[in-house]
Order: sequence, then C-alpha cells, then structure tokens
Amino acid sequence: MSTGRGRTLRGDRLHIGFFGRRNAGKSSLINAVTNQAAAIVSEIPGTTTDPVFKPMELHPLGPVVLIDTAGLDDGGDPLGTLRKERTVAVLKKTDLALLVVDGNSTNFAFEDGLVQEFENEHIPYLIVLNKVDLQLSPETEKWLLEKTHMRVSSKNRTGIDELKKKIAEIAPKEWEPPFMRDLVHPGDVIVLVAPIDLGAPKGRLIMPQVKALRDVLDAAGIAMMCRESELALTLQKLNQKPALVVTDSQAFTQVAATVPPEVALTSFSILSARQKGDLDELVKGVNAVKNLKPGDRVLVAEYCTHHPQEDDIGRKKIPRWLNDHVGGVLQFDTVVGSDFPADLKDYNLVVHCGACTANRKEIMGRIKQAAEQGIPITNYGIMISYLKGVFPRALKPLENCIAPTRNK
Ligand SMILES: Nc1nc2c(ncn2[C@@H]2O[C@H](COP(=O)(O)OP(=O)(O)O)[C@@H](O)[C@H]2O)c(=O)[nH]1
Ligand code: SF4
Ligand SMILES: [Mg+2]
Repeated sequence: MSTGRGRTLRGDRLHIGFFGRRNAGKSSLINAVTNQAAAIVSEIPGTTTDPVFKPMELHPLGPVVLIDTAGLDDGGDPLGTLRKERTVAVLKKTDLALLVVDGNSTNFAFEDGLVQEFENEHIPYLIVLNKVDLQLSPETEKWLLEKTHMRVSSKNRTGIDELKKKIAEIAPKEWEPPFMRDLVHPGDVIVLVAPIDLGAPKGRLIMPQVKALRDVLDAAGIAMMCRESELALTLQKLNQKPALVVTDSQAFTQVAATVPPEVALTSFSILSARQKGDLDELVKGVNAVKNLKPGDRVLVAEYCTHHPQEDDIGRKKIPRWLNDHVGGVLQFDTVVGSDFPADLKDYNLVVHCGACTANRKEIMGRIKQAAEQGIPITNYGIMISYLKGVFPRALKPLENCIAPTRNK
C-alpha cells in the first residue's frame, strides 16, 4: 500500500469513528472538523455504503483518521441494524467513538443501542449534539439531560474547536506500543541490519526499517545501518559494542553468528508483532506448529488485498514451509480483509499477516477472539522467526520492556 511522502501509515493513527443515524450530520461534522485542520492529508472516497477514512493532523493529538460510517441507518431494530457488517467492521478498529445526534429526534432507542455497543466493546465515546442552530425537540433535551455531551452546529461551525479539544482530552494517549523507542537509552548505539536483495523495494527502505530509525532518533540513540554483508565490518569499526542489533528475520541465522552472544539481538518482525499485536499470544500460537499433523486446517488471514507476488509469503511460502515442517499436506484457507471468520473452531492454527495497514485495536480483537475460542494464532513474522530458529534469543531484549496493556 502506498502511503505517500512523509505520511503516517493509516494503521498507526488513532481511529476516530463517527456513528449516528443517517442525516444526523456525521459527514458535515467531519467536514467541519477537517476544514479547520492544519493539514488534511487526503480523502479516500468509498462507495455510498463503505466507510470513508479521512486522515488528518488533529492538534494537539497528532495523526488521526476520522471514519465516516456512511452505511448506517436508523431503520428497524437498533442493534440488528448496528450489527450490519460494515459498521461492526468499523467498530472493531475504533479507538474513540463520536455519537452524532440530531436535535430533531424524538426516539433514542437507536442511540441507546449504539452506546450499549460502545460500552460492550470498551470504546471511549463522546455524544455530540449537532444542528444546535435549529430548534431542539423536547425529547432530545430530555435524553441529553445528565449525559455528558458537546453541542455543535456543523453548518455554522460553532462548537467545533471545543469539540476538537474534548476529543484530544478523552482520546487514549497510547493506543499502540512504540516500535522500539522504549528499548533505546540516550547515547545507545543501535545497529540495524537490512538485507538489500531482490525483494527490497527500489530506491527506498521498508516501513519497519524507517520506524526503527525514527524511534532510535526519538530516544536520542545513535543508529548505524548496514547490510548483513557489512555487519562484521560495522561491528569492527565501532569502539564499543552496540546496545542492540535489529535484523531482518530472513538474515537472522547469519547475523546471530556474527553478533557476539552478549549483545542483544532481535528482528524487525518481532518489533512489528509487538506493536500491532500481543507478542506473548503470537509466540504461544507459533508453538502449536509442533502439534500440527497432515490434514489439519490452517487459516491464513491477510488484512488487505495486495497483489500476490510470484512466491507470495501467505499463499505460497508459508503453506510450503508448513507442509515441509509437518511432513505432509495441510489444508489451507485464505481470507482477506474484514472477512475474518467469527467462528475459528474448525482450524488448528491461524496465521495472520503482518497487518502493516491495520491498527492495533483490530488485530488485538482478532487475537482475543482466537484466544477465547482456544485456537492458536500467530503471524507471518513470528512464524518465519520460529522456522529460522530465532527464539529465544530474539525475544530476550523484549522481556523486561513495559508492555502497554491498553487494548489488551
Ligand atoms: N441546520 C443544520 N443542518 C445540518 C447541520 N449539519 C448537517 N446538516 C444537514 O443535515 C443533512 C444531513 O447531513 P449529513 O452530514 O449528510 O448527515 P449524515 O447522513 O449523518 O452524514 C444535510 O442536509 C446537512 O446539510 C447543522 O449543524 N445544522
Ligand atoms: S502484511 Fe497484511 S496488511 Fe500488510 S500488505 Fe500484507 S496483507 Fe496487507
Ligand atoms: Mg454521511
């Protein structure tokens, strides 16, 4: 997925979902909020029923994505309606929900249903009464009584700045763990090993490498970057041992042989897995590979539609490696995007992609779902690390780090 120059990946942004009945003014409110923004990064149009994602910088919060749930309407049973596929899919990734209320409404069963759903999902939410330039119905006044809410007019742009301040106030402050900032002390020398092979994109670095560089700088560390072929030379030229070496998992065996055993070593995949998911569960999940036998069912879950490559990791490599590992043929199913099945019980193992375009909230939800159903779940990076014999050395540097519990 192209992210454009200097742009924060959508998956790394705080996801703010705008919910409410049709015509409450969700789209108008999003426009009012984004128009006053310092930087509107882009607008990704969807169809009339698909949610629309609008990335923006929301001062002082930072990079967020506003999600317009265009498909939701207020017909029929509120919860039945709410369970509509697309809205549920948005709820799964929502870090903060805004419930947009139209002051003309006379019945709030629908809104009550949404509030219930936010509470069930432990999503912090804010009620926003829109259209305050119009006469409010007595029922609206009554419903809002004793409810914390903000009053805005998207049309006249009143109350919008106050709303933005409130959003910043109640938004979760740490919705994902750092990539590696917490592993670096000021002045630490960190060596990053990046193989430049045929799989490396032309003229640039891949996102985990960029994230690592940025985190080392944020933590006032010193980053050295080299290919695995120059690693020995790099270590030789340093007048002290590095505090940490991070390598691509594909080169792990070679790198582990070069880096002295007392030097901490981990892989980009492990750092990514920690940021986007529950590292403990994913490692626990990969251990289930030991129990796999020919004929067992494995679900491969890809988070986005990407053009499968010739020797695609999820479609080709992982099935091949796993079949080799069990010495027979396993049954593989592949799902893409939000088609992650509610019932995983027919599977012996779920292998998720690296989820580079997903946000942590949604991946944590999938990991939790698998854990509740007793189905082991792991991801590509952890699977490769396991098959490459990376554990336990590569997990050691993460042992004592403070793992944020939010979204767990
Ligand atoms: N008077 C008034 N009309 C509004 C306001 N916000 C939205 N509207 C109107 O309400 C209608 C529905 O708005 P829209 O943003 O499309 O609602 P959505 O379906 O929730 O996305 C449109 O005709 C808007 O012009 C407001 O603050 N005041
Ligand atoms: S790792 Fe997952 S989210 Fe990232 S490009 Fe591949 S399929 Fe898409
Ligand atoms: Mg709309």
